[in-house]
Amino acid sequence: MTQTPLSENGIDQGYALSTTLVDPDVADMIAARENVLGRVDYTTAAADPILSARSPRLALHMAHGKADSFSELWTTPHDVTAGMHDGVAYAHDGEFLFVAGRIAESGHYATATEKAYLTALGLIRDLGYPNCYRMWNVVGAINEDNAEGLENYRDFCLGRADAFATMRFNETEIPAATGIGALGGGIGFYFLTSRSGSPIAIENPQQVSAYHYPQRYGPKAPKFARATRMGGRVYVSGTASITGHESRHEGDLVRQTHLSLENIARVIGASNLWEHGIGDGYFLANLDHIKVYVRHAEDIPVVRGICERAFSPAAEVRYLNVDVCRSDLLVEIEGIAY
Ligand code: 3HB
Repeated sequence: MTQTPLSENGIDQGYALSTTLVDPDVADMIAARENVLGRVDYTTAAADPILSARSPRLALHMAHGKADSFSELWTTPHDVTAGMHDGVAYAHDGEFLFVAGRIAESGHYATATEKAYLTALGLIRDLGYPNCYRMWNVVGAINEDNAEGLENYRDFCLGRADAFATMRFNETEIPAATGIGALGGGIGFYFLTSRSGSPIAIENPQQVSAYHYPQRYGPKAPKFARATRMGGRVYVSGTASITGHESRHEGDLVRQTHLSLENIARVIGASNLWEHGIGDGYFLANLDHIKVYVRHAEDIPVVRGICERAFSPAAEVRYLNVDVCRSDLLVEIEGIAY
């Protein structure tokens, strides 16, 4: 394995993690020969995070069968140190940290979410990797109500917001995120953080920042940035058919898909990045490691047709049939701009 040389202070900023979305058997082969910082199986049943072959592994219930199962791998040229802490699995390589956890299925998520987030966020600080640039959260029965009649997604947002407040995360430290439905298994989450990098949070001028959404979307606003710039890449959050703070094109799959793509194009485009002090600009064709979440299975072919015209034919794209955080949204898209 080629080792990227470390600078004098021992910190190497000249590399980024590699990622891939592959069939699980291909992931097994890659994992056998590379340094895995984290592995996430988008599969047919959820499981608590574990250490497998000395690196963290999390199973999310996001697939209906073998055909739509895949694995996401994060690999590094450096040796990895891994561990478990209060049910959270983690690994770090001197510059990057991967952390994964699960919140058991329950009629009330806020308290358990706050606790799990505080464990994970405390860990990233204690291990010296405080700069969180990407979070994924998959929420079972996301649009159903909890035991008190609050939608599970809003219940999750409450706990996350309280954890961020306790950790004194300010707006510029809010990472890019995904908050999406899962087919079961409570809430699974995983984060990527950095020791020395300074992620830049990016917003969309056509959208109200999610963390400023009004109360009608829930008691505590969803805490995520539209994207983050980190290590020469832009990590784009789950993006849907929203302008301002409102869902658009209710019931119209084609228009919702186009608006989701337009929102991404605007977020990663040169003029918006310039406003955020970033020199580069990207197009949809620069996106890779894309996940397209589609509420109704029968809609996937239409969404795929639109996406294939927008994305590079070389991009790794996975289509998932799961619910989206608002019940009027039919599609949501995330990816990484290179
Ligand atoms: C979130 O709550 O973290 C979130 C939700 C979305 C899209 C992106 C992030 O629907």
